[in-house]
Amino acid sequence: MMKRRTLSLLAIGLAGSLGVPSAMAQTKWDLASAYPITNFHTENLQQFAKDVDAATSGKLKITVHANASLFKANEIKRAVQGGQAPAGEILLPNFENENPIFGADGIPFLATSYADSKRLYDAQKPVLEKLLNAQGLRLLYTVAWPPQGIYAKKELASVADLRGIKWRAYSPATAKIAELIGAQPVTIQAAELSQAMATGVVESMMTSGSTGYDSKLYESIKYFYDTQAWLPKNAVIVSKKAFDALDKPAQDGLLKAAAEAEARGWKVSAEKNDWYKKALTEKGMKILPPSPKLVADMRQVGDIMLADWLKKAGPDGEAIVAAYRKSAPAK
Ligand code: PCA
Repeated sequence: MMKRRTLSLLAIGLAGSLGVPSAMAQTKWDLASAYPITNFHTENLQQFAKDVDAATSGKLKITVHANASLFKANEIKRAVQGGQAPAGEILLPNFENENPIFGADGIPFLATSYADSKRLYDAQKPVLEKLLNAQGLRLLYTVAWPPQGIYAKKELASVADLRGIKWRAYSPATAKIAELIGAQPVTIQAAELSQAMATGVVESMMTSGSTGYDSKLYESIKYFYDTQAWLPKNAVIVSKKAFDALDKPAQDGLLKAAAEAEARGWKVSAEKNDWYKKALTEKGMKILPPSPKLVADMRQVGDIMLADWLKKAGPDGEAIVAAYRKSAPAK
């Protein structure tokens, strides 16, 4: 009897030291997200959850809670840090006041195409990962929103036409734009945007064709100026504690599905950008290129914001912009 127990203990010890995985019980994660269920980010998250299920043989089940049903957009990061939710999807530039590094992809005209935004991400990623790690978080993947343009009720010749207008902001940077152009900012996250439009507290804003379509902006706004000013990113994060509690095969399955979700998400974002603009046109909106004057005005806003950001972000910020510029393909 005694002997057998010793043997089995020895076997367990051996299995452990040889790295033989112990059978992991099923783990369930709630993932908090802030955008509508039909949004392409959310659809990508659902596919990610399915892929994780398959890659972990059903050991890790992720339930996606869309449309800010679990936590409001700005609360998701803290909820994951505090352990109220194991995982979540956040809009990085929303957290620029916490650390400027989160706002690198919210600066107007720094990166305006998908290719440039991907290069900016490559430059930002090591710093971003380090920052999240220090907060007890782990980055799983990011996906860019389609390029940001200006929604307006009347035609715009220059930014002077936006002076005094009620401007919806979703981030510190979009509120800063309002300040620089003399508009009145009101911060409203996507989940509350339709309602805000219905009550008339918003006349203009910058966002993507995607959010314009989701929030039915065409019901009260006629013009979309396709400035392609920047492509902010959503990031899917998990608490390190939740990640570390998974066994190695489950961690590997999760990371593999995350890498696939990132590649798929960036591709779908670009494809849907065209689809959204077509859909908005069909709903009666005019999608217009901005006039040279409007572009020049907005670029000036971008220059001020980049200079401010570089001052705030210090050496890390400078390194990101330098690495980004250095990676530009030769013209
Ligand atoms: N849609 C989100 C963030 C950026 C975007 O395109 C929003 O407007 O809240």
